[in-house]
Amino acid sequence: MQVYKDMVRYVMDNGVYLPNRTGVATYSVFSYFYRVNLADGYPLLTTKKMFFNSMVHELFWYLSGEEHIKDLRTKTKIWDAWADEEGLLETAYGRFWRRFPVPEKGLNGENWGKKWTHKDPETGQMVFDQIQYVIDNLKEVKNNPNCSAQRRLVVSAWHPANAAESKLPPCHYTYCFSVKAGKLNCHLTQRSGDIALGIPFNLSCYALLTMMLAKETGLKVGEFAHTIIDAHIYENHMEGLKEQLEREPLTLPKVEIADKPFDQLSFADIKLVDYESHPGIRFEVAV
Ligand code: DHF
Ligand code: TMP
Repeated sequence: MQVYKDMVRYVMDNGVYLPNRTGVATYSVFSYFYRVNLADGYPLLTTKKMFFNSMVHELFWYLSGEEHIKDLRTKTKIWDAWADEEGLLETAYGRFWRRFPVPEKGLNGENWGKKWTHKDPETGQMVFDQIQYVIDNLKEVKNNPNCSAQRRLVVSAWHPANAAESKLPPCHYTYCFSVKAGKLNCHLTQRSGDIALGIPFNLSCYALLTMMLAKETGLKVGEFAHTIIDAHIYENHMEGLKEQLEREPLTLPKVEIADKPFDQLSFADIKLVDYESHPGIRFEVAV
């Protein structure tokens, strides 16, 4: 993918040397934006071998709404370093996507009217399912562009009080869908992005989510657009990224999604087709 190489090159050329909490300094730029057309193929990096399965497990973990990694860690280790021994990870994205905590009553004391708010049977807390909100409203918007949700298809993982205390507050913290000419577009805003490790996962993960939602709602796939506010390269990742700049991107693979309702999809229903890549590159993750 040329857009990825362009981003790597841009951060290498313009990045400011920035020490940070991890002890491994970065080269960092303020606010980088790129976009890919999902109709051009599935945006999985080909300039190194990607761990597609780990990413798919990660997406289904988000969609499960779980705030622990007890099941996820039996399938991939990518989140292990940030959970406690019990597997609890308090800033788990899915918890906010599917069960965003809201006050018992509306902000002005009235009852919540909409169907996406319910009492969580486990905690007794009032929660909001942002994914169901998006699915239901995408179906509305598709049939009626005048529907009020048209420009309000937002999912937020940012809970200020949780973020202020969490070990790792959400990096990709809000995304927004937009329907144009029968196509589903997604824009992701990320406060902090590790260009070598996290970003390739984030890109392919949200691209897959967008494809799954397009299928569910009968829309075509449009673009994925991504704003990364602190876009950085850890200094020990420089060599591996320079190596990737030397490599010629290969034809993008495709993804096939089984014909099932969105909520019944699972790992086995996602097939990666025709993926060819250059060899893998090991990058150390800064904890
Ligand atoms: N911290 C930092 N410093 N960078 C990150 O990218 C990051 N990502 C997090 C949590 N904290 C983070 C969650 N996402 C890997 C990929 C994504 C990810 C965490 C880790 C990772 O280690 N990827 C390796 C191995 C993948 C595998 O074994 O399945 C890779 O080569 O892609
Ligand atoms: P920070 O909380 O100090 O910003 O550190 C988080 C690091 O993890 C930062 O390098 C960005 C990276 N990251 C991603 O790039 N993508 C992700 O999905 C996650 C969870 C983290």
